Amino acid sequence: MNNQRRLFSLKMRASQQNRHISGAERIVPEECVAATAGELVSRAMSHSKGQPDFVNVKIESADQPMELPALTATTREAATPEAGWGIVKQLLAESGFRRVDEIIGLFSQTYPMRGAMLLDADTLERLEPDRERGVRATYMDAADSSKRTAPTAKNHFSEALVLATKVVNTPGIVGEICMSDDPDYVTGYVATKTLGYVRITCLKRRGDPAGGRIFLYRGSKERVSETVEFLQCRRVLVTGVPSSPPTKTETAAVDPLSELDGELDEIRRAGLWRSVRVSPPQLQSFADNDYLGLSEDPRLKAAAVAAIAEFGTGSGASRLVTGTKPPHLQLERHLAAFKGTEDAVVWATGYMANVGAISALAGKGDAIFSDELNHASIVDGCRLSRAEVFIYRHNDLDDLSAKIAQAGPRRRRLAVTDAVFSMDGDWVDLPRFLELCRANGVISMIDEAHATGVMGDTGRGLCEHFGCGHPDILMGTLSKALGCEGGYVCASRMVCDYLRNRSRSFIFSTAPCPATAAAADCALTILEEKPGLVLVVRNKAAAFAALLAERGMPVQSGSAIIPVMVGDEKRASAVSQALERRGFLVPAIRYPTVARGQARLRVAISARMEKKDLEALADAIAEAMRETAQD
Ligand code: WAQ
Ligand code: MG
Repeated sequence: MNNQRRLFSLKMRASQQNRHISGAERIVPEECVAATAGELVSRAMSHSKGQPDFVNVKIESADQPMELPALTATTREAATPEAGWGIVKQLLAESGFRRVDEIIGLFSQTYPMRGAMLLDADTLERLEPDRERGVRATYMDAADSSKRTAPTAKNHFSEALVLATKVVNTPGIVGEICMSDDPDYVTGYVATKTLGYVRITCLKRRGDPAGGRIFLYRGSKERVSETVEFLQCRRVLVTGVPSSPPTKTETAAVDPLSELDGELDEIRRAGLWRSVRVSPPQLQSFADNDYLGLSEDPRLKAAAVAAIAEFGTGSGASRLVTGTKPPHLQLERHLAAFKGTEDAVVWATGYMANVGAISALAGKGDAIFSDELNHASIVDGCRLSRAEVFIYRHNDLDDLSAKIAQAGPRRRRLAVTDAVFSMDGDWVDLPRFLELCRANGVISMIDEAHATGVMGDTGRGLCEHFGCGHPDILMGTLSKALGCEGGYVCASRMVCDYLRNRSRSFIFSTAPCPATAAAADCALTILEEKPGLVLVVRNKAAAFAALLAERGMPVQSGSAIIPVMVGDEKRASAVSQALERRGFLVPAIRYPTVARGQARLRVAISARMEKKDLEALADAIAEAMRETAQD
C-alpha cells in the first residue's frame, strides 16, 4: 500500500424503523470513494432483509492504517451442528482454553447483540462496556477491496476473514468464535493466531436465526479499554484476502471421537442426559417392573442357589451346542403349560427374544405391521428383518386394517403389538387384533412383557383378560412380574422349531445362566399356587390412580403401570429430582423412550407396596408438580 495516497473509510448502515438491516465498511484510496459509496448504497437498497427507510454512508479519512496479513483459512466439514460444535471444542481445548463447555454455552446470550461478547477466557467474566450491544470491530477492510468486482451481496467469507484478522491481532485478544446470524448461513469459524481462521461448515440448523461472536480476552482488567479502543478505532487493512473460501477441506487428523462429545453436549442442553447408577438404598423405588415382588422372594433365591450348586454359574455354550441344561427345558415346558401352548423357546433377554423372533419370521419382501408405540426391541427386530415395515397409529386397528390393505399380498405378513404398552400402561383390543389378522392371513404376535403376571385373573396375560384365543406368537419376558430375566415365545411346536433353527440371537448367544431358568420356573410355580397376587397388584394400582385423581391428576390405569404426564423433558427431570429429595425413586421417562414433549413419570406398582407408601408418593408427586410449575 502506498502511504502517500490518501485513504478513506466508508461506513454504510441501513435500517428500517430504527431496526438494523445491513451494514458494511470499506477502506479505499481517494479515487475510489465515489464508486464505493455507490456500491454500498445499492447493496443497502437491495438487502434480503427488506427495504431500508434510512441509509447512512459515513466517509472519513483513514490515513496510516495498520497492515496485517490475512489469517490462513482452512475449512473443516461438519455434517451436523453437533459435529460442528465438537470441532469447535476440540480446537479450543487444543489451543489451551479451559472451561470450553461454558464458553460455548454463552452463545445462548449473544443472539440479540449487534456486537461481540468480550469474555475473559479464564474467569468467563464479561468485559464489554455495553452488554446489550457488545463490542464492535470496525475500520477494517481487505487491502485490495477497490480492485475487486464489487459484489452487491455480502461475501460472508472475505468480510469475516478481515474481521477475524483484525480481532486476533488486537492486543489482549487470544481468540474468536463466530456463528452467523443469517438463518441460511450455517458456516461459522474459530480463529486464533496459531490456528488461523478455521471455518466449520455447520454450526446450526438451516433456518435458525441464532448467531453471535465471542472475543476471548486474556490480560489485566485495566487494559480492557485499550483492547476495545483498538477494535473500534484502529484502521486496519488486511492483505492477501482470498475472495472465496479454500475449497480443499482440511484433512489433518480430526479426532474421530470429538464429534461424540459435541453430541453429548446436545443431549445435556436438551435435558436428556442419562447415566447409570446403583439405586440409592435409602430411596423407595417406584420404578421396578418387579410387579409381584418376586425378585426378592426367598423361594426364588433358593431355587437359583440350588441350580448354581448343581450346574455352575454359566451355561458354557449356546443352547444348540452344549449350553442347554435341565432347568432350561423344564422352564420351557412350564411356560408352554402356563400359557396353554404346545411349546416355548427361551432367550437370555426379552430384547433378544423380540429381535431374534421377528427377524427370523419376516424377511426381505415381507410386510410387518407394528404399533407406533411398540417397544424398542420390536422396532429393532423389524429393522433387522429387512421386511417392509408399516407403522400404524397407536392402538388404532382401523389404521392397522388400512395398512394391511395397503401392503397387499406378500410371502409373509406379520402384525406385532405390545399387549400392555410399557410407557402408557394401556393395552390392545386383542380379540379384534386377532380377528383382523386371522381374516387377512396375517401372522399375529403380541409382547406380554407387562401383561404376564398382571393381566387376567391368574396372571396368564391378555388372552385370559379377554377370554379370547392365542396369537400365533405369544412373546413375553421373565424379568418383570416373574422377577428374573430372559424372554420367551410360547407358540406351536412348529413355530418354536422354526425359531430354534432360524433365530440368530438364540443360535449365536450363550444360553442363559441355568440359575436364572430355575428361578423363573419357581416364579411360575408360585404364581400357579397363589394367583391372588395378581389381584393384589391390580387393586393397588387402581387405589394409587384414585389417590392421584383426588389430587387433581387424573391418570389412566388398569395395569401395574401408571404414567403421570408432565410434557416438558426438563420439568419431568426436575419433578423426578424433587421426588428423590423426598425419598422416592420415580424415573422421568423422556425422549427417545417416548415422543418429544411427552415426558412423564412412570410409576410401577408392586404387590409389595403398602397403602401408606402409595399415599406418601401421591402427596409427594402433587408437591413436586406444584414446585416445578413455578420455574
Ligand atoms: N464486530 C463485532 N461483532 C460483530 C460484528 C462486528 N463488526 N459484526 C457482527 N458481529 C456479531 C453480531 O452479534 C452478529 O450477530 C454476529 O457477529 C454474526 O454476524 O464462510 O456472517 O455478520 O468463512 O452474521 C462466518 C463464516 C460468517 C464465513 C459470519 O457473521 C465463512 C457472519 P454475521
Ligand atoms: Mg448477519
